[in-house]
Amino acid sequence: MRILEPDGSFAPTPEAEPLREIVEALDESALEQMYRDMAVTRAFDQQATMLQRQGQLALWPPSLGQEAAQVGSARAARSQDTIFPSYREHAVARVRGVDPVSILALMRSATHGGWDPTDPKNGNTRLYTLVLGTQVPHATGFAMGLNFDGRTGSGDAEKDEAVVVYYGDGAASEGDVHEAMVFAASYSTPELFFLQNNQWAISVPVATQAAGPLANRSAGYGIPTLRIDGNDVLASYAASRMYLDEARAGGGPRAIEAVTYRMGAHTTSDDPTKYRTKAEEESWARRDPIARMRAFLENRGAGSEFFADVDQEGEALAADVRTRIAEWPDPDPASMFAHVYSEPHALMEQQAAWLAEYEASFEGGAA
Ligand SMILES: Cc1ncc(C[n+]2csc(CCOP(=O)(O)OP(=O)(O)O)c2C)c(N)n1
Ligand SMILES: [Mg+2]
Repeated sequence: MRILEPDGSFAPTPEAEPLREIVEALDESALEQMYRDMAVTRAFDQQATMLQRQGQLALWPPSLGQEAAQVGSARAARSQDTIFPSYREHAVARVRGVDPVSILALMRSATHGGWDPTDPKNGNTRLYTLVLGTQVPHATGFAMGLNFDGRTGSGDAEKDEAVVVYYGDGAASEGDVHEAMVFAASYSTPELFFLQNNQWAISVPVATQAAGPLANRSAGYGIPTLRIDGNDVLASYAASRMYLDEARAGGGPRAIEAVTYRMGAHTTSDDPTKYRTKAEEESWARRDPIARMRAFLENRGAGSEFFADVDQEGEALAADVRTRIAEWPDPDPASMFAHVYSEPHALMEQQAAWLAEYEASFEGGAA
């Protein structure tokens, strides 16, 4: 399902026809906001990659190339919805209100979780998880809870809640994802499974993981599924909007396979030239999601002042996080024991005492 061609022309495929109304309801400012979200996140993401190279971060997983899949779905979610990201959803986190510097702090190993998911300013965004697939059963369990607690399915679109869970093509081979889908389908959860098929799980191509479209997997559990052009922000928005509204209204789980491409390295620890060709990278560069939306907006008359303003916002955000991450305080090492168990625990106390003694053995005490 596609709405925008790679050259930015508006040409909905037959599968997109039922979604026309959703797209046509978007005014100029909503369309421009989606471009802004994508371009500003890209500026942030590129800054983060450079910060890792400068030794300021331990690791960075770039979102480069996946901005349309992320922004469309994040803008489609309503404020009361809860988001379960993986570890590459920088555009999603930003759209939901998470301060991007918190993601840098996480990748600097200067915080355990990054942000407080219960703080309203973080838009019900749960924490990143680096253990593949683990967030998917968490999301389904949460969505089952919404059913049990009567927080969804009443028919009030402003109040009913839903869940969006993000995962990758590699994670789609994890048992967790399948188990979550079984429960979701059986318990009719208000949940959108949002798969970003970016073609690669580190160095393993998707063809090694699946003999057919990954969309067939969720469909096989009886979950209505759409396979969309993940580099088309309008396709991502419209499909997510429709499916989330259906899920919130009591229709049960829905799934989207967003076919996209990881234009950067898996993380800053990876060298993709070892396992994929220049030709492949170039063919996806021609389908860049940001260039596509820019061409669409230009055709509708967006002027150079708008694009200059977006560029400026991206540069300002990059400068801002660059300054703030350099000033980020090193955490107290003892804090690592604080949130392992919800209640005091003998093993944690023993380990904390050992660490305190070890730190004290250095001249001048702890660093
Ligand atoms: C349970 C588990 N197994 C293996 C890994 C190592 N690992 C980290 S990322 C990754 C590939 C994930 O690929 P995909 O799900 O497609 O997400 P992408 O990185 O492409 O966004 C692997 C194997 C892990 N983090 N967790
Ligand atoms: Mg992948």
